[in-house]
Amino acid sequence: MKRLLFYALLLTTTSSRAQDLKLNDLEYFERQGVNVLVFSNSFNGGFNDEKNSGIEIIHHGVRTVQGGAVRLNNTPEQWDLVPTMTSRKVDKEKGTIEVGMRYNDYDFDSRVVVTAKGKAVEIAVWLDKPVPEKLAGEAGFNLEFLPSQYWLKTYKVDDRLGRFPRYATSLTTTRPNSEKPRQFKGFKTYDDRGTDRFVDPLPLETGHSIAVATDDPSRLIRITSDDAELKLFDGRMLAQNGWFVLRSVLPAGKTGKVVTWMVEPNAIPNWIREPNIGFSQVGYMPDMPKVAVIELDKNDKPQQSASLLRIKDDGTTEVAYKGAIQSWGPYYKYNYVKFDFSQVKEPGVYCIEYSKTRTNDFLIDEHVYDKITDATTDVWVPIHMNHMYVTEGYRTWHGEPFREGYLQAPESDHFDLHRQGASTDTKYKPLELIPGLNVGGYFDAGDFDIETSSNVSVVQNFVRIWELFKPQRDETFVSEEQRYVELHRPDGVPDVLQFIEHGVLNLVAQAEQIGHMASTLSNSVLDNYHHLGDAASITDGLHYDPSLKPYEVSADGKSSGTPDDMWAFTTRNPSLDLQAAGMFTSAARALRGYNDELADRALKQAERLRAESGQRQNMNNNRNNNRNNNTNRSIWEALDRNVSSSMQTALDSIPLKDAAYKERLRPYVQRYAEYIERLTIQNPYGVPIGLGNWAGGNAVLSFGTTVCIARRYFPDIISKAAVVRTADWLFGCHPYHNYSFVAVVGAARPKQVFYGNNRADFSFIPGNVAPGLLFRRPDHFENYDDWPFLWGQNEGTIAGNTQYIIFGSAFKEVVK
Ligand SMILES: [Ca+2]
Ligand SMILES: [Ca+2]
Ligand SMILES: [Ca+2]
Repeated sequence: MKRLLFYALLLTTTSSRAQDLKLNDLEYFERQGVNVLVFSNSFNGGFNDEKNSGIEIIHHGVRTVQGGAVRLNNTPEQWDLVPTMTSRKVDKEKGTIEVGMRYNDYDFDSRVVVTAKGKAVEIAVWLDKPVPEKLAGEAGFNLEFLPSQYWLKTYKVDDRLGRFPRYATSLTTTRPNSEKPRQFKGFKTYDDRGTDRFVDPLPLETGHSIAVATDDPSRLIRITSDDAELKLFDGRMLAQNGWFVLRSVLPAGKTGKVVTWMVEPNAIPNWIREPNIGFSQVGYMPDMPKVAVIELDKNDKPQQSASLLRIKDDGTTEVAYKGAIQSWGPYYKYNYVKFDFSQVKEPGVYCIEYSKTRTNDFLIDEHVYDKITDATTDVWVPIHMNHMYVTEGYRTWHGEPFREGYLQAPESDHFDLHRQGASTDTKYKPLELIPGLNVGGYFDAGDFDIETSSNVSVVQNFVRIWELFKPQRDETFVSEEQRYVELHRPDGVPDVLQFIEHGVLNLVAQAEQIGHMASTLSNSVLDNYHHLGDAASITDGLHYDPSLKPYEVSADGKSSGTPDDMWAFTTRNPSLDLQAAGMFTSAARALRGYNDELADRALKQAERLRAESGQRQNMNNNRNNNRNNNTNRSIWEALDRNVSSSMQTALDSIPLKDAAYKERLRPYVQRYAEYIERLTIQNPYGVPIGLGNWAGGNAVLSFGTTVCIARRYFPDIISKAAVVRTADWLFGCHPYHNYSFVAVVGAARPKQVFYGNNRADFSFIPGNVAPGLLFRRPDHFENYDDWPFLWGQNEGTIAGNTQYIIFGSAFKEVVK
């Protein structure tokens, strides 16, 4: 008996030990269903707190916790200071990761040591010197929880029960600005309305132990601390993109191990992630290749076969095809198999069944791709027209923004990666009104500035669309005179011409008024840069008059003392001027016969900018002879150097050149086809997958466009299979989930949330294209569809979305 009991005990301890957290070869703590990452991703200076860094937990496949670090605020915002990682030591023997953190602004160093202890990790904060006096009571160890995965779930703090609120409604206090830790570069995220006080959230709960999501085993985490108080905050009180924050303030005057937490994420026994069956939500044309890519947990055993089910007109289903599963192999953390059902060609409604997973339905039909660009051209683009009132049916998307115009930016740094140098390079004095700039142009992305180079790309993209496809579609009423746009109201003019005109109006005004291209027309204060709401309410529409008191309005009602006017950043950039000159020339070509006066103005500026930039380049060349040789390099040399990056330019010249040119290009297209095939070995999806801090949507779109145009000219070299890969990827055949990345496009399951300017409503602007899969080191791809606020995965840009219109148009044409 005794012996038996002993063996039984031994068995349970070994099997429970087998489920302990282990530090793996990729340098994170792992057990089935739980990954604890310790600064695999560090905070980066570009946009400060991107909610992507520090200690992170990937819990049953979803990154629900991040931001674990010493922070200076109860609920840090994007522009609050982040620590620089000064060291990261991984000790596999001891099972620890130790990270050094530093705040240069305060000469403040700390260390965090994370150690696996059974099913938990111990997180300990160490100080070699006490917290600086300025930060006493402010510096603390924070850990952040994704609101959309925790709201409405229960928590227990010591013995008290609570529920994570769906919306931010907890208590706050105000404190003197002098007590607020400095924000990034001294900017302020808030307008204190003259009170000189900032808002500080108060905790929802305080105690020594907390269990979060006690009602959901997949999200349950237990955290205890004997030496520190745990406080739970709601970061959404200050910023809609805030997370729930658990925090322990570091004690003043102490050194050594100052805060210790035990963190135990629950793991569902033998958890295996449900297969992610990637396929095109838009559907498939009968004669095109149809390949689903199925993403499997590494502990999942691949099936032998999968089925395509046909949904009949009476609502019942039948097996239309059963086929073998082909193994592709591992790619980062998952294993991939493919299911090819190309031989099913009969039009109908279908779904895929693999193991116990059945997808939503999709169409096989000749016309599935017909409408893929309509939401982007008819809805997304017109909504992003700046300096216009934009309406749709009963709804106003925004009023006319920035009526007071733009001021000359003084020498300054900027929060959106711009700078204004010491010289304005213009005839205007700092903060003087530059007349005539509040016309035309497009909002950049999820924000409302006019990024000049993006706007140049927009015009170039529309000119390309016009010249390649001549779309006559007219679903938008545009009156520049009335500054009025109405969606779904034809006005007799092809929309693309009006889109070109609208872009050129702003860019030509820049060239005429400033003398050259501005780098950006953007917000002057951070507290209106993060604006979420009607673009017309970002500024007060009144000219800024510094002789008035802040918030005071002049007797004539035309100016105010509120320094909210937008600025024009005017440091001259010769290469931007040259880029604009090229754009003006091609825009004039497209506008000729529609708006001759604007075409003439554009041409005039093109010639002037080119001449002036030539003079500058000659001056530069004298200083540095090598500098501009690149621009003269022939297309053949460029193709020899890198066939994939130069192919698009080479193809674009075909209509302008003779047959010999096309024949000389042929072997390069063959090499390009080999590059396309190599991609299918590099990853299971066969498209170029980006690993940067902004997911690689633009690279995929540009790849897809090049492939389509290459097939247009060389159908014997570029295969149909290569052509459909980008569309499949965009519309649902990709890692993480199988939703279409294009808002409202993808019959049954487009993504639901995007980082558009309506993101605070957890919504989308139809036709937006998400950048897609954000890579988190060392092995995780992610695209949240319940949390819109990470721009790297969910923002659409004006340049990217117009690029999508090119891709979609080229794709529709080539598959016909
Ligand atoms: Ca911007
Ligand atoms: Ca129109
Ligand atoms: Ca104003």
